[in-house]
Amino acid sequence: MRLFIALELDETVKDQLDHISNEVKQFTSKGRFTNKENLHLTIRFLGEVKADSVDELIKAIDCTANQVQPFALYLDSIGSFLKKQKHVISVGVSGQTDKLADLYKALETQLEGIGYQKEARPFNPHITLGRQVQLNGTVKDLQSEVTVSRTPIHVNQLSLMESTRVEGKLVYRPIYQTLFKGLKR
Ligand code: 2AM
Repeated sequence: MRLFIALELDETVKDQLDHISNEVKQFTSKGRFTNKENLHLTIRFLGEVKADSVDELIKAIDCTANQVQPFALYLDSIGSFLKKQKHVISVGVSGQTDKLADLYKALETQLEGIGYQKEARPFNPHITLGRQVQLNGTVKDLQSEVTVSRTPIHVNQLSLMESTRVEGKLVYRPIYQTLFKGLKR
């Protein structure tokens, strides 16, 4: 199973991101854009995992969520990095990013305990809108043309997500969701 751990986004946030994505498309000639229902913020990509490892992953996720209280992030600004001369376009977040970093660290500690090596790359939270994007202008043009309104993201749960294909279509589906400390489960 191809798995990752993520923050799922509510409909208001997905609507806003979909709106931004449609605006971004006006400044591109090509690209693979994320379907609205698949939009999420990845905390940790796990890759191919055996089905019998899911139980220990769930324990690690529960243990992490038990150490974290709800916090708020906001959609912030458009970001981009180049991958094989094409752009990956994303939206960054602001707000209680220190709490997000704490969540990431707590999760990494739990995952290390069950044999996952710590990630070499620093955590760079973002929501990917499009991959293999060809821009008509520069990233700066895009950033000045497309406004990201400061939409709140209420972060109160962690999800274990499976990346799968349903009738040929890429689908990210939660296989486990757990609320943070003090919230009714
Ligand atoms: P991204 O948005 O940073 O690209 C589901 O595939 C999620 O896992 C994606 O949102 C993607 O994050 C992340 N992901 C996929 N393949 C990855 C890889 N090889 N390394 C790190 N993250 C990956």
